[in-house]
Amino acid sequence: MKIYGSFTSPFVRHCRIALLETNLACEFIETDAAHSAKLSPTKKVPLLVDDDLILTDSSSILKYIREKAGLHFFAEINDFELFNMTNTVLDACVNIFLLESFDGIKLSDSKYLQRQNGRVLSGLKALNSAVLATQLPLTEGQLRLACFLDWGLYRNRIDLFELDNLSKLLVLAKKDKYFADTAPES
Ligand SMILES: N[C@@H](CCC(=O)N[C@@H](CS)C(=O)NCC(=O)O)C(=O)O
Repeated sequence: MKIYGSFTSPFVRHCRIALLETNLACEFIETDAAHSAKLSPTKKVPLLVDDDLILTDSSSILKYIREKAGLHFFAEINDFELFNMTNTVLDACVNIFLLESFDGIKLSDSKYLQRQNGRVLSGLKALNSAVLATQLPLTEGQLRLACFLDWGLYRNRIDLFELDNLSKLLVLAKKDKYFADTAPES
C-alpha cells in the first residue's frame, strides 16, 4: 500500500495519523503540486494506491484504513456531521490560501473569496459550538477538526480568539503522540 501526499496537508495528516494508529504497512511518498497533477485525476493529495485500488479522497482512504484494521468508520451521525462541516470550512480555507499563493489573488480582489472567508468565520463559530472534547482518543470528526485548526494556525489562516472549545480541542490533540509526531515543521 502506498500513500502520496505532502507533510503539510491536513487531509494527508489525518490519513497518516490513522495509519500510525492502525499500524498498517504503507509507504509514504512525498508529492508536490506538479506531481499530484500528473498522478491523480483530481490533482489533489492524498492519493492511496493498494494494488488495483486507487482512492482519491481522504474520506474514502480513512474508511479503507479503519475497516482494513477491523474498525468502524462513523457509527455516529453527529460526529459525521462534525467531520463534514469541518471539511467544508477547510476546503474554503485551502481555496483562499491557494488562490493567494498560486495567483496572488487576495480577499479584496474577489467577491467569491469574500464569501468563502465569511464561510470560514461562521463555520469556525459553528464548529466551536459543536465540539466539546475532554479526553483522548479523539473521535474521527474531532481529529479532522484538530488537523484543520493546526494547519490554519500554521498557515496564519485562522484565529481562535474567543473560540475556546476549539482552542481546548487543539491543546488536547497535541497531547496525542501521533498528532504531535505528524505536525508540520515550522
Ligand atoms: N476532498 C479532498 C481534499 C484534498 C485537498 O484539498 N488537498 C489539497 C492539499 S491540502 C490539494 O491537494 N490541493 C491541490 C489543488 O487544489 O490544486 C480530500 O479530502 O482528500
